[in-house]
Amino acid sequence: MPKYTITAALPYANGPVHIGHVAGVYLPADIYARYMRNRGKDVLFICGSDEHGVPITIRARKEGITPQEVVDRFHDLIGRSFKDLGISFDIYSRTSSDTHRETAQEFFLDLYKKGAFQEEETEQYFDAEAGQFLADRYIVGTCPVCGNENAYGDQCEKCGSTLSPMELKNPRSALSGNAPVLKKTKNWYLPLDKLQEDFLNEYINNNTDWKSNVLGQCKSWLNDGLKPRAMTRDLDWGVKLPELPGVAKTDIDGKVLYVWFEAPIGYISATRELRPGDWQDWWKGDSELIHFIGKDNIVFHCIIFPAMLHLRGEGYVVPKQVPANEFLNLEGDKISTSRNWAVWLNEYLEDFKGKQDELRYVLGSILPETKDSEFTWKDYQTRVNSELVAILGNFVNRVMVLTHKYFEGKVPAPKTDGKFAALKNQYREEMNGCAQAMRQDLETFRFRDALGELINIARVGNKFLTESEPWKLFKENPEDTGDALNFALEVCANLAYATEPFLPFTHDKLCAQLNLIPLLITTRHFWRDKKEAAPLPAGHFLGQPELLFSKVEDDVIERQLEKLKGMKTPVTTANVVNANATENAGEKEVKSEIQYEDFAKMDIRVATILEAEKVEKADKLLKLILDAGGEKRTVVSGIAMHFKPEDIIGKQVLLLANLAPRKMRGIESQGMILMAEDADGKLVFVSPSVPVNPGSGVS
Ligand code: B3M
Ligand code: ZN
Repeated sequence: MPKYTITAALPYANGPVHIGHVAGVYLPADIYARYMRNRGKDVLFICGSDEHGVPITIRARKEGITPQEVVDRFHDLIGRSFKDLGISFDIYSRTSSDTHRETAQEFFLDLYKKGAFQEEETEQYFDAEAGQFLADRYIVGTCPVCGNENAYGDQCEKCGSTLSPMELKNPRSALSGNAPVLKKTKNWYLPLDKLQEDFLNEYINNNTDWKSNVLGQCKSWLNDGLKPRAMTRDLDWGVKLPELPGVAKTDIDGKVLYVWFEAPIGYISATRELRPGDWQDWWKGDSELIHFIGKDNIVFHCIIFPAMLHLRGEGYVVPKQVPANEFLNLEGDKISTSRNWAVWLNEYLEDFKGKQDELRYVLGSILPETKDSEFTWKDYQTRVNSELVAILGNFVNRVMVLTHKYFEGKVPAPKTDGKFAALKNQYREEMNGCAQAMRQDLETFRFRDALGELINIARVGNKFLTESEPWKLFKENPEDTGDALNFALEVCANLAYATEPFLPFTHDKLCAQLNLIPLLITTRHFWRDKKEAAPLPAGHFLGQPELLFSKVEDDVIERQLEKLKGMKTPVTTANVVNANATENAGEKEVKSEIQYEDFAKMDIRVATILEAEKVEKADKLLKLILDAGGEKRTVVSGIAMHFKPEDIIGKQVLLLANLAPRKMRGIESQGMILMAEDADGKLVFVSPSVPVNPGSGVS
């Protein structure tokens, strides 16, 4: 029987995890792992903290503590939160463990001995004062694309461009502030260009059953042509380079394995830790490797790690499936750790004790499976109240209460040819159809749809109750009431089994209420045999009815929204204009000199406001429709506190037309209106002095 090694991306232990991580990776991975276990498959569900990488050293420096102290703190916090949410890892390990160091070093050494690496001497930025080479993140400079002066050596957070340190203008070291110097160093590269020809093209092309968002990204990497990538780095926090035969010690000292080389090996180390005796069976031979990750990790799991495993050989399997998700947004804005715009899992669990399944349900319903999706507190409230409470919880409760009322909590006997025979058949078929669809969805990683089918089963139950009205018959025909409730209880039992992967806490409660413990094998029966679960035996004693869910009141939601508002405000067009100003309120901004080319990149045009309206539930935002010269643009602008919609229609304004579009409150804003703001915060439009044709350029 094949083994299934299911992994979930190792979270960086430099901060808590948020709902975006949960929806992107951990919830779908957990649903899948539970589903596979229920089907009787041999599963290991592996995760742990990724404790290396530069962000951790940056955090440590900021807080004046050691990197180890940072990761100890977050490893515990993250591990606890996952457990509390019911994420059923078989192990939650960590990459600072000895087992991991040994496993990763051995892996590297083995590839080295196989001649897999190219040794290269390059010039890297070095901070002479700090006496160390600078990781990309430790180099700050001006973005060549947008002119942001605080772009990092690997990325500009303002315009999102991927950069390399050499592209930055006026580079400076984040350690000392000095301009870094170039210094020679030796590193070991994975020749991905060659591996593309030898292995990766074919590997990716053969994975025709991968999700299209994943395949699309892989193919685009391959189309661009892969380049060799360094697998060692001049850093001191990480897995130290092992001694390499024929390499001078001075060339090894001060170097660690690239975090993206060793972190995926963390999955192997964790397996080894958990199953010292037979860990190899989970990685070699008849084993399927399935990685749950977010979209920013695709290249590492679909290209680099498979290449490493391929080079290693020795029977190691390569990933069979990588069902990566897109991103989850929060209340109209991207989730951002650095801007503190997030719902942190540990805080949710604190604020909503005992409501793990509510979060699992809401996130499960909006998983960003094929495109980015959005979490809002209002939607959380609606989904809990109108789906969990009103449909699932309510159905089960009605059936439980009725059975206690009429049959003293004992499962009544069914009738073979009673008046409900046809109705029961019809609804049993519907229910089994939902269950069948649910299994199909789970097989193909469509967890949102699968969860939808769970609620559909409860809907079937509600419809049956409404049509059969068993409470009306009891006086004249108690057997008919019993017959109807017997079927309703069968639906409840199916719900108990079906909830296990999605809502494990609810599953436990349902098992207790229906007293399924003595009959428990049926949970596996439901999943394993792809058949409906057997009805509950007549005469079986039920437990006590208890509400599964309770209504989320408005004040709870308001409190969460307040809490979010108290965190850093999301970027709106108005504060983009003044992004730096709001950072250092009261200070006058001094911007550095730019070149004409920097200015010329901006497409600034005159536009006429055609329509303006308030954005629902966003005090500060107006939605504007602009005539931008032969095309209409929608722009969301944070000016609602300053202007009434009706007062600005017909006004001519300046539009930055080539600003990357972004979604605010679900509306795509296609540009930004330029505003002038005085010291008191008064905003005015910048307009041409006399009317001109919309679309006229500004230069
Ligand atoms: N530590 C998580 C991230 O990119 C990263 C995953 C490693 S999986 C081997 O958010
Ligand atoms: Zn930039």
